[in-house]
Amino acid sequence: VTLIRREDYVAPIFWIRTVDLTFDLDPAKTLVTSKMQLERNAAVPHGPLRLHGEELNLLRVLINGESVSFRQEGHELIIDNVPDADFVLEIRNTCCPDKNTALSGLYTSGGGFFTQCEAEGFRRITYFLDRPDVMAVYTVTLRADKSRFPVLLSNGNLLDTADLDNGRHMAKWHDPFPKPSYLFALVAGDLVAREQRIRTRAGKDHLLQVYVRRGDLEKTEHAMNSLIASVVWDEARFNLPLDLERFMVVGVSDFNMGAMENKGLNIFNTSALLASPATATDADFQRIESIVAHEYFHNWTGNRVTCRDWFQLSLKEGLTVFRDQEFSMDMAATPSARAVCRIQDVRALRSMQFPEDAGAMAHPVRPDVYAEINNFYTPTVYEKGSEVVRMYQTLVGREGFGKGMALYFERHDGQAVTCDDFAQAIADANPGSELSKRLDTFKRWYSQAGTPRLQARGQYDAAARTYTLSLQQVNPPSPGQPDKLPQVIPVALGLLSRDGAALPLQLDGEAQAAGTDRVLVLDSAEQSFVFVNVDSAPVPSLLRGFSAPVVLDDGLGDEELLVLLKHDSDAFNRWEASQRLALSRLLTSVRNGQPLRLDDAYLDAMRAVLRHPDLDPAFKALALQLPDEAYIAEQLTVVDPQAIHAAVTQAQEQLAAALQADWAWAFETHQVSGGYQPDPVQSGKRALTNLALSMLVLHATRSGDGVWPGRAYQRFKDATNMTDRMGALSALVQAHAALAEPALERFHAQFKGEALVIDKWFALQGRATELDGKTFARVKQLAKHSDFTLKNPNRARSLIFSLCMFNPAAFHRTDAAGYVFWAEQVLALDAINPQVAGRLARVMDRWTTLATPYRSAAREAIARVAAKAELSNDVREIIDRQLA
Ligand code: B3K
Ligand code: ZN
Repeated sequence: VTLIRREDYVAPIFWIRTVDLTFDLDPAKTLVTSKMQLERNAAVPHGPLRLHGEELNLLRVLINGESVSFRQEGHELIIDNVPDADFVLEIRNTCCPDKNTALSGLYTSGGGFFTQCEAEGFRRITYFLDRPDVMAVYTVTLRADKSRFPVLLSNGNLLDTADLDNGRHMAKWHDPFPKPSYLFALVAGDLVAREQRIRTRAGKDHLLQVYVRRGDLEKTEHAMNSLIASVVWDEARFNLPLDLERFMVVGVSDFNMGAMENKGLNIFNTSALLASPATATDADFQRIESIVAHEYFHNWTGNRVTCRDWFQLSLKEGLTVFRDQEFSMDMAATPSARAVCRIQDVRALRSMQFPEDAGAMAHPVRPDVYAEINNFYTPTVYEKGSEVVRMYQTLVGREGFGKGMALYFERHDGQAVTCDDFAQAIADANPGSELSKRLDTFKRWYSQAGTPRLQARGQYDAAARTYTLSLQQVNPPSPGQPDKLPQVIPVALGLLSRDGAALPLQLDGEAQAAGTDRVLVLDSAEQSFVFVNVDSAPVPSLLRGFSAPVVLDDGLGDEELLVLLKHDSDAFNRWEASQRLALSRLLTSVRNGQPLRLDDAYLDAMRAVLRHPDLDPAFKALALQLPDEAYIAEQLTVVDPQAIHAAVTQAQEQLAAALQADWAWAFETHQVSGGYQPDPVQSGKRALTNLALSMLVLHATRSGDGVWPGRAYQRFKDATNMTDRMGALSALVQAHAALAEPALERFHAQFKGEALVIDKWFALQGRATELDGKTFARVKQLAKHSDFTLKNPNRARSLIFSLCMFNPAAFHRTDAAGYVFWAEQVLALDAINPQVAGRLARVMDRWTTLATPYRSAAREAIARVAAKAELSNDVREIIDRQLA
């Protein structure tokens, strides 16, 4: 495979200023005519015109109306003799949407046409300078059969529609904003729209539309509400208005990821768009709100200011994730609901991004090299990228960050820029800030892969009444980066007395205390901070709100963690204390190979959380949930997935048994009354009742008692919303209760026509806890189910990814059958859809840390995939890195 390197970036030899596209849409063979105005880039040396094109049939090439000679080399169309002056290039080609199972470029789904161009799908539609620094103004004419494709959409504003001969019709669209080709989109099909007119603060009128298939209209209300809230929020928080008269969102069932921010025409996976109380869970509602917001926010962070090259991907993705996370927190409104958002984000970061950063695919937030850019839409670029943006905000303050954003748009609106440009704007808007003082050091967050380890130790001097906090950072090596330099780590902290009071924070040399909550900045390998006027030995609460994406070793023992769990004013660290208490017990058991016995101190603390009169139910549910198996694995140098699973199972059973009366109390007292609302208050109660129910059913099943399984089955049948129905079903399935079988059958029959719900049905079984190999056997069986297909990414993910990625105990088998299954599925998927296959391949990223016999079996399976001659670039790159 050819590697593309960041250091090799050169500006394009030609600019494309305008492009006039005409599509004669036909599922089997679509004709594309492209008329472009080109000019030479005076800033770079002369050279031939090289256009990208893949899977196309070239019909003709004209320059200024005359045919020219050209060559085709690999995926390039090369024209050697082009005029020096501006010229018009006209290209005609065909492509085959029906055969496009990769779902990149122009494809068909459910009888309609859809596009996905990011990152390099546009070249599968027509020949082009398919790179983000070439920005053009698009005019698009769509022609198609009117009865089959009554709706014809593209970016921007609708200029014209007309009926044509032979039952065909046309629509002409114009997007006034220059954009890179990856933001191009078209949709044609038999769709209906929910519409909403809004007037923004700026006094402008806009039309918002959500297009879906006929039966799905009633499932679009939540998406529309989320879109309206996003428009309002971006204007209020960042002064960023909607810049188009019409903003369209379209749902499609075959889609490689969540959604896509095409200018004025966002295209969504139906799983990230459609929701009704009967078919979607609280988590789905929350996910939809955040993805709708994310794509909308891209209109400024991504579209108005885009990336110069794909190495800068985090410029738009990290920033936009940060924006959608801030939005979700603001929507959550109460401090406690905000903390719940933050906890969920950090949980995801630590169980997805930390392993990535420690494994075969570890890469910096701004990668240096790739073979296939689609492999780099990763938790590192997205979620770690967002943490980097959050650290800017922490260092310059919320207001300072707002100023930085304003300067960024003032400088770069309409441009394709780099992460350096962003960093510079934030720093320049905040002269003298903690950021500006050390911008170059801070930017190591973009260039160094790996998760920094932060060690903190405190020393109290009773006579001097001082508390010395020594911080030390270690930046572990990662592939290609053996040595690293210290990074800038903002450490938000507080100090608590043993009885839980917040202590004033006065550093040596300061005239007075600066509150009870502040940020220290570590920017070297080691640094000490001396607090004065400290009355008693404090308990440090460090890295509040998870102020940096690092692994913290604060050396705190149970006693101190219990103080934090009880009293910390920072809800995140309160939750973190609950996790640390569980983690240390789980790790001790796994490391010693001894059965786990939860002690009373831990169980009492958990009971106190559960029974606490003031804590939010959503928070309780998170604190009482054990760390997930992937996160536990990250703490170990040698990973035995079965040992981890055994410890977690024991902990769960003991937590279920010891707190049985408390779980029953929690279940009875947190029932939601009134109509379904996906808001934090209701969903918090449902999260807690569902957790309680799962504990009650687990304990009952283990002790042979039928009452709670019976109640769960009843609740499953009578539920009036999907959250409660899934909660009860999941409780039965996870406990391997006898009633799980009839419940699963009933569920399938009830939701036969609802693809997104059938996905849940598959996913639940793919994620079911392993018991004597039953879960694995069932997944293999389900892979042959008539409802199963690898062609639909949602369906493939629901079963195959659920097993391989989210069910370690069912996947990592001593007989290697899980790995064999993985290899088969990667190869089968690769022939259909390389992007999705590449994602599945990632499952083996951490194989080198596996214990015997898993390690050698994993290697064998990877080698089996590697041996296949015809692998996509996507899978090849990942396998190569795993074997490097
Ligand atoms: N920008 C798209 C992701 C495109 C992925 C291409 N493999 C969605 C998003 O991040 O909003
Ligand atoms: Zn994005």
